[in-house]
Amino acid sequence: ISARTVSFHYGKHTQGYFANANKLVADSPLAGQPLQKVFLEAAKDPKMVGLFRNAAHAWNHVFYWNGLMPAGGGAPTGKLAKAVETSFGSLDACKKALTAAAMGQFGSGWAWLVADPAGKLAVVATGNADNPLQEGLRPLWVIDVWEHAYYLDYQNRRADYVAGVLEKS
Ligand code: MN3
Repeated sequence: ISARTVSFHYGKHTQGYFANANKLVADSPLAGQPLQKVFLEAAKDPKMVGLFRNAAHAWNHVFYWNGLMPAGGGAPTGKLAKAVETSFGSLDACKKALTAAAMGQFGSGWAWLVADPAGKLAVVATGNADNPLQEGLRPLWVIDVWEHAYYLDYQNRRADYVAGVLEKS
């Protein structure tokens, strides 16, 4: 992911979701609540769809950025390594599931590694701003597959972007 992509995706897109969410929440009954509560409550009310989209997207983007690091990569260790082994059989199978979810998402969305309430890991895809917390699943990691996440660097080659994120994060 190039500095140019980060400058737009972090500096413009992510910033914009926060600016819009802050503006919309100020005039809602959810003013002053934590971001996660704001989007989960707004998701239940069709009148708050604009607030939901921007607040969920602000949350999703911070989560995405926190899952990336320069010169990252390597296999997970400890509890996560064990959970991956138990839930998928191997790290490779987990990466294949994440790749399939990222590639299979038609249009804008996200591919998530999640834990269910029992601690079993799974991969889910969501469209637009949706977040697995809405289904009671705990996000552990995510790949943004909105085109703005990769188009400057990879154009139509989403597969190359997904492979890069999986190898370097
Ligand atoms: Mn994005």
